[in-house]
Amino acid sequence: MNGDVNETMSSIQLLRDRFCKTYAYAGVPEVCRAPGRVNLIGEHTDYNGLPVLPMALRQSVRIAFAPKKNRLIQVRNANPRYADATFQNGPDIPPSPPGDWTNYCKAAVQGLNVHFGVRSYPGMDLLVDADLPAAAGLSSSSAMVVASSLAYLRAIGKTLEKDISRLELAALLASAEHYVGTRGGGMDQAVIINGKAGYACKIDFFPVRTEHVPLLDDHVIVVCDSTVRVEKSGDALHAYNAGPRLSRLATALLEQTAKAEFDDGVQLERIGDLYFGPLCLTHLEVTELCERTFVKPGMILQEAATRLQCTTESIRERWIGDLPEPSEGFPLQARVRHLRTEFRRVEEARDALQAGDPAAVGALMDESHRSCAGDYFISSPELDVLTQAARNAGAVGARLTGAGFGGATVNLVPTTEKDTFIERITASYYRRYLDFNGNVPVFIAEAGDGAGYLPSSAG
Ligand code: NG1
Repeated sequence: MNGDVNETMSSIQLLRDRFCKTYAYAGVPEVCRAPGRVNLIGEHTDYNGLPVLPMALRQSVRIAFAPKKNRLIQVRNANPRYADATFQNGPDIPPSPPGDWTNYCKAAVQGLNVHFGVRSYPGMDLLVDADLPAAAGLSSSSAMVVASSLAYLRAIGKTLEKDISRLELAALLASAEHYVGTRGGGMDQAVIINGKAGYACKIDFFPVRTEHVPLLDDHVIVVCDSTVRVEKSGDALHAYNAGPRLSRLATALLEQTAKAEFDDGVQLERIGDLYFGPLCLTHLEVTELCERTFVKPGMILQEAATRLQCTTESIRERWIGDLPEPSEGFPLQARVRHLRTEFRRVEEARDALQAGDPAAVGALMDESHRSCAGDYFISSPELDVLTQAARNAGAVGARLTGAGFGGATVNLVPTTEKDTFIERITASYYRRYLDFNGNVPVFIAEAGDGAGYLPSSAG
């Protein structure tokens, strides 16, 4: 059991009661939870094999569940916005249309079926509840995948930490989530499963490794939702997938330079392999290699094809699919600059947290936002205004968090200033800039524990 100790027992009991009513269930259903996450620094580095520094939140997705003997999986949500669904478990579960929330449950079931070679395809009843806003950059979707996986582990008679370690489950679910169509890295699943109350979590990939890093005593992490919705399973899918696709092309071009300069046998799967692969290059060596590979800001498709001695069609087929080509070429120089500088910032932020140096952490967050916006093109006018308003309101650092294009920002604020900060950001961003009159979607993020099952005696 690794549930957040502050999970309110009464809300869990309510969920259990509701489950019994919904499914006419006479026993005591189990409940599992998977927290959301907020990323402090390290954006779009994960799928490039470079580290990230997120923390798990106290807010979570919770699922009351009971396994069944037949193959039907019924999914209901306490929030009426999400339609009830039933699907048949089996060797190849067809996805629902993109954007359908049940795909996150299907992704987990299918991933575990493959991993454990399940042939019985058991069913289960699920009732989902969450105090985590959806599509706000807090990873509610991966929380749904992880919570579904915990429920399904019970259905197939497997035990977390005995039959599968937390790190293994994180890696498995990172690729299982590709089922929904996004080619994400493994940050979300890793921190959701391995988070620890009071700590951020530095995560390295391929293979997944985690290191808990203490948060600052005298500063709080404030999350501000820009209110711009990013449904990554829907419209934002292509915008997000441009990241992994262009990274694959950049990797092929870097591999070619590395072959010419170091060793003809060098093979790179991702940009992180430059540092951690057989070459083990230093930051300076990688910077120089990148500068020699990407001499101009834009890379025209034809030029990439000439360099790689292949056709533009095969570049599309192998790496970038149908991404539209900008007239000035793909901005690989800037994108790779973001990745290598963001890698350094993650390591420096970890060191600054360990040293208890808020000014250094804040400066790195500000730099990260500039790099996300100017070099990786994942900001938006609202996120730029919101982060600047946050700095003016007293944040020592402010940046977008998560995939970008909308969603939330993360801000480091001295604890003594948190109320003033919230008042100021309410006035400047929500009331004045957005003309928004409702309750402002701002909260103080506390680092919670990773996913787990809740005690059956709750309530
Ligand atoms: P969110 O913000 O949860 O959509 C996505 C990816 C992460 C990572 C970040 C950007 C998924 C499930 N998550 O997160 O792996 O690449 O963007 O840093 O695709």
